[in-house]
Amino acid sequence: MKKVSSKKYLLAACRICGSNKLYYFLNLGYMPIPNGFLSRKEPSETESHYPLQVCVCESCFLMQLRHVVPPEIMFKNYLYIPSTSLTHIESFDVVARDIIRRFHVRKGSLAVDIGSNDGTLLVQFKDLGMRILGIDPAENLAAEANRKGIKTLQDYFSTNLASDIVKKYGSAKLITATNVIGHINDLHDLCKGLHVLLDKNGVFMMRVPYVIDLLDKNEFDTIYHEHLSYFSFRPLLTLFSMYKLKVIDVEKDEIHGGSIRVYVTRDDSERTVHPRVEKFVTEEKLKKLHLKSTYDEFARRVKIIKRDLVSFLKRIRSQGKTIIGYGASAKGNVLLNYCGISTDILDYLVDSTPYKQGKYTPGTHIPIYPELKLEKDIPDYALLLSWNFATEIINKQRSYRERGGQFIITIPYLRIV
Ligand code: JHZ
Repeated sequence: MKKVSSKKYLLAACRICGSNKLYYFLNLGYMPIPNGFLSRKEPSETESHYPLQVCVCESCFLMQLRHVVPPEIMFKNYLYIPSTSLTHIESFDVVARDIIRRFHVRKGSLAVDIGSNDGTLLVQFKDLGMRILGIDPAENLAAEANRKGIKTLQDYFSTNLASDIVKKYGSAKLITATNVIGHINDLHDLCKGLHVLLDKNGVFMMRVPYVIDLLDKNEFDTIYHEHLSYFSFRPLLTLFSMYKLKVIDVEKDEIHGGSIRVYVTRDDSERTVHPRVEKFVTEEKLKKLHLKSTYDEFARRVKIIKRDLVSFLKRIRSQGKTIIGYGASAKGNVLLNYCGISTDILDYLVDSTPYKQGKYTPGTHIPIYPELKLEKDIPDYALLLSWNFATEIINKQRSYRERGGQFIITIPYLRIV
């Protein structure tokens, strides 16, 4: 493996409050980027591996990666699309309707989606009568969205881009960002850009995985190079308050193992703060995010999951059982690389994303096939690498289970279904 020096991309200070008191508590080792699927089995020596280590700021308690891999390495050509999951599409539909109803957004208003991917969320806004604009740095996805008629700028969101958008399209009544704020290194420029782009009473909605779910449910495989920050609510309040942005609401969302939706407007907006905000802060204070032992305990559980999973898989494999992996997700690649699981244990992976089929997993070099192969082969076990869609996948694969197939689920703990 080509190891990139751990000094190269080292984080100097907390990306929200700037403190350099960062408590380092988990080392997941050297790994390739999680969506770095290979078109052919590359020799390991040429595949770059980056350190994957986690720390928490002792001042504002933002959990974050210790290294920042440059975005152009990760996002130029991106193979992840949310539209392959029904759960995702339904959730985008709910989110879009809910925001428009809750904030009385009028038809014809501009809705901008940051990290718009192939335009799956914007389609919902379009159907609800909004003027839409997507922003995404991935060449392949921006092109795909534009082909489908979802106007998308192939770029990273920034203050400069926000000014250009205002000049060309006017200010935004709605800005959304689902699963992308954790990917952004310069959160300060993000906030400045939001202030520029938001209409006076406009609303910014971000949805991110919630760090308390991550810690409580052992979701360590959602830690990877793309995700620079792991948010609780309070560091976000600190961040937005630095930029004349007002947090007006917050709520939990079940997607991706537990997320939060945070709603923000400009300081000068007439919109008022919902009492949920205060309640959320009070509840969060009880969660011991300020204690080092919370993170040490989590790191200890991660090691146990690895030990138990590897020994279980080796045991059933030695009994001659066939095992495959289900879902070539980014988190799946973290689990496989961290646990050292390759073709000696898994025959192949199946995944519904056409872009991923025919490719190999980064680092572990396992071939990826369409889901149909599982139905044809009926392997004894399928290791569920997209546990966040367990209900959807298990329901879809009823006949596999009826014919004797079983799912292995690892998060939050090892179990067979
Ligand atoms: P899924 C992505 O992570 C990347 P990943 C990103 N960085 C992020 O923040 C998170 O999402 C939230 C497949 N599948 O969504 C499709 C089936 O094969 O858990 C996907 O490849 N059959 C933006 O990659 C994968 O599983 C199915 O029936 O960890 C799921 O990937 C379903 C439902 C999914 O995200």
